[in-house]
Amino acid sequence: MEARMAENLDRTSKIPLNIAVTGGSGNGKSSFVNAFRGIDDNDDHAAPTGVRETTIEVKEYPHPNYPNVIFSDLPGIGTTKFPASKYLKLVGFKKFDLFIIISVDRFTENDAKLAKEIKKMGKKFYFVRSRVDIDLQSEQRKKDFSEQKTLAKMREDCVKSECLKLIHVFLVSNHHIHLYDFSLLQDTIERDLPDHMKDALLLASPSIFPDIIEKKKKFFQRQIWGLTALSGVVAAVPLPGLSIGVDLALVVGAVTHYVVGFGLDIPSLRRTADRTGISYDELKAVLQSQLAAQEITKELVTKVILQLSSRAALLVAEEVSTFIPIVGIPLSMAFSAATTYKLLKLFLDVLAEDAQRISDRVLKAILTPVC
Ligand SMILES: Nc1nc2c(ncn2[C@@H]2O[C@H](COP(=O)(O)OP(=O)(O)OP(=O)(O)O)[C@@H](O)[C@H]2O)c(=O)[nH]1
Ligand SMILES: [Mg+2]
Repeated sequence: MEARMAENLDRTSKIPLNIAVTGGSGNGKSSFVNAFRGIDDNDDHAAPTGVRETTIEVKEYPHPNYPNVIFSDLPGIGTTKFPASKYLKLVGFKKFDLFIIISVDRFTENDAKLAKEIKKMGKKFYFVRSRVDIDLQSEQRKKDFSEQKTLAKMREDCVKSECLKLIHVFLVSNHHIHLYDFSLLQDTIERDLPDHMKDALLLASPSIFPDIIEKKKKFFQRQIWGLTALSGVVAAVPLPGLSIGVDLALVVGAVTHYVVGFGLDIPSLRRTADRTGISYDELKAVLQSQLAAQEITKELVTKVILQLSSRAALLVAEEVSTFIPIVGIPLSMAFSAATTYKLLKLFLDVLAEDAQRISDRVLKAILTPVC
């Protein structure tokens, strides 16, 4: 039973998702790989940026919390001098689920040929135009500057050639992913992926966007029913001061998933601190759940449950009647399942709120430039 529970929780973290990132030399491939994974360019696990790479090697960069999601930093097709079909063979295209093609100003004929080949192989590709922040900044000097018009022109200019006309381009700044089209890109890829891979991408996506936090919350919510149905037949542990037993092992496992999924574990928060320049202590100060930035142990969870017990017991009374006919098990077990269900919902809510607090703090810092 324990094994089935673990399997239920871990399944999504095991689904492999391989994302290839390609484009000309210096276009921001490595920066994109780091930005998506929420890793600072100076981190030990970062893809090295700002260094000219001429090797043909494909380098893999797993997501720090979900190593099943791997970003591969590919040499640009232009640097290899191979035709598109040969290039794809060389980089081992079969293992990739999708391709991100990055440019800084204009996509080339080579990019178009590559996209055509990728499509022929039945895979998806996405055109990303990076360094939007830099170009906007230089345009800002002009008297009649309009951000919207400049962005529209950028989008138009980078697909000038005939064969690229109908291609959607995502405008991105790898240094400020909350701006422009990064979130649209994430959402588009997620929608295009087969169902079992959608959740893998979602969990590995940065929790800086409120809509991603909400989608993650919904994903975890969908799992709660299945988890608590299992908990009905697992021996519940009676907690002192609480009349109803709680499946503690299950709660600890689930809460750990929530904390990691929302990027609220200690290493993730440290990475957010490094990327944003906000100190770790400042980030920690906005947390309220008592579960974030902590090691999730049975002791910690018990402590928090007991603090919440009056609230939880009240909530159980409303819910238990909906459980009995569905679960069809003895009343004591139904109570246990109902309590576990309520607790998981409660913990998920407070952790999603903490994730939102971190996102608010980060966005506030970014949007309030230091003079
Ligand atoms: N401002 C800004 N700078 C960027 C952006 N993307 C990349 N850069 C910078 O551009 C330079 C090159 O970026 P890399 O990520 O190393 O580019 P690359 O495509 O991996 O380069 P090679 O591996 O040499 O082909 C670095 O100094 C980055 O910091 C962006 O969106 N905005
Ligand atoms: Mg690079």
